[in-house]
Amino acid sequence: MEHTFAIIKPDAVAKGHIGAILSLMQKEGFVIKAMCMARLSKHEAEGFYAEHKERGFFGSLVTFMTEGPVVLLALEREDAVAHWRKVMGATNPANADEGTVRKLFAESIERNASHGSDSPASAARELGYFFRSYDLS
Ligand code: FUP
Repeated sequence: MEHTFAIIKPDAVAKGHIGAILSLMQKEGFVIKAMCMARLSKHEAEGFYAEHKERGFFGSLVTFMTEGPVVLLALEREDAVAHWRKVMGATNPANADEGTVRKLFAESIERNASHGSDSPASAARELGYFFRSYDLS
């Protein structure tokens, strides 16, 4: 079993899509191991997206991620990292496959409804970042 980290982002929370996204996760066989709703501080969002800090969209991304509450999730499934990214769809909803979270719910490449770790190493870092004593076993 593999673990991944997911976020239901402020746009999707504000539009009332938490239930639909959780339902999709469970239909796809993910087990929810930890979950909490939170409003990220600027410091937390900057730290989470630190790898993008030199990118032109960084400031705008941090503003978006802190504009309202998010849902933070630890998910478990076989091949969890790759499978959650498949279920989310492409970063830009214009390129996302039918039926994916981003095709169904995202507004734009920035306001794109959900996050998923891009590798098992990122998942370990991100799970530890938000769920301090998360057990990956
Ligand atoms: P993803 O792994 O699909 O979340 O995408 P990236 O790691 O490439 O980007 C992280 C976040 O930065 C995206 F979810 C949205 C934001 N972003 C932009 O706002 N503009 C861009 O051109 C690229 C990414």
